[in-house]
Amino acid sequence: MAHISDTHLGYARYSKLEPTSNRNQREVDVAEAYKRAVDAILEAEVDLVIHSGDVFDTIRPATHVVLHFLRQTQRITRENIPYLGIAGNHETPRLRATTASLMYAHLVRATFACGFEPESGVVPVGDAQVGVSLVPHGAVLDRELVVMPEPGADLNLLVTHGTVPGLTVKGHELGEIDLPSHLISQHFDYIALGHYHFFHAHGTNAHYAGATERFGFGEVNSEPGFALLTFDESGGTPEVEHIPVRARPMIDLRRIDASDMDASELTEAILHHAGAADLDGAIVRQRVAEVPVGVAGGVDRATLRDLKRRCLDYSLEFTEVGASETPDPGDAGANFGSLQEEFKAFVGGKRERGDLSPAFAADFLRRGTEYLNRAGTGEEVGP
Ligand SMILES: [Mn+2]
Repeated sequence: MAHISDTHLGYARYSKLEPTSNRNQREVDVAEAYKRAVDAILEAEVDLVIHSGDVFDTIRPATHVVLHFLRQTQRITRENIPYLGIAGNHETPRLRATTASLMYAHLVRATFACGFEPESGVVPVGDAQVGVSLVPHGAVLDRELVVMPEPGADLNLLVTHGTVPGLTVKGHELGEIDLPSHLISQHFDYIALGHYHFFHAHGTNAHYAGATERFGFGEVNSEPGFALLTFDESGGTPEVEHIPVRARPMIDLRRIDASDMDASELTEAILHHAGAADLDGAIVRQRVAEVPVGVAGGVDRATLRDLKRRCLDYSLEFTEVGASETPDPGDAGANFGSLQEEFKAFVGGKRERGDLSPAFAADFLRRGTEYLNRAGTGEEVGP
């Protein structure tokens, strides 16, 4: 069985376009990652495919994004391989009256639960009867929710999307736990989890499959892919293997300490760090700390232009002397990217669409980031 998750189709970021389609390059990357995952799933000759949510990045993905999903998904279902899944938090409508775009999946014979209720049934898979309980993200809001395995099924699967209690990442427990503990303590042969973008085991019978691409620097150390499971005839815990899917390189360059540097020395250091890795086409971040006042503006423009041209995105993040650095979200921010990163993307998008003038956007970004940094350190932000 293949367990795939967090494909985030329709995700778009940065300004570069893919030259043939003129579509956002990251959107194309994410679409191709899903296609590559489908290639690998077909190659593995699985008997069942499960998607544990965040198929789409948004509640209303563009038509071409939906069509791509349907075309790729149909490559699986036309081989008569059952394909079932759920909606994640990204694609769950805020209003119960809105129909989720995932409902289109039924046109290509894939079954998705995308409302606010769990759905379960028994699916014949080869000679086996597999009980599948689909608990979409919209259904986990009900804290009293109880989902039972299908009696009489040879194998029982639970599919859900959210943060499990006790999910510990680098010694930190993730906040915002949204899956009630009794939900995942039921006796299921396997629990397919979505939401956390790293391939990650939880207990003996549950796994996060991880995402098929990286969606921010919080995920720079993740390996995109999906999970491949083998169930024994005699039952018991399945064997779980991670199948990597090729993604665009994302590089977080070693931080530069710029104290005592002037602008030309900083330019040299930036070039030196850039030379240490193959940046062509990559998403690159260079953080520079302790920048003396006035030095950032003096960094050689031509050097920066060249770096921006070579990389899909090259972002230079300065922290001035004495300022507190943007806290590194590390893996813990993996689900959403840091608030600062989200804010930067939000302001960048507004500026690109012309909603904000470049000067106002720059000021807005600087002030907003400052507030977020201060809020992150628990410092008083003022009224
Ligand atoms: Mn996700």
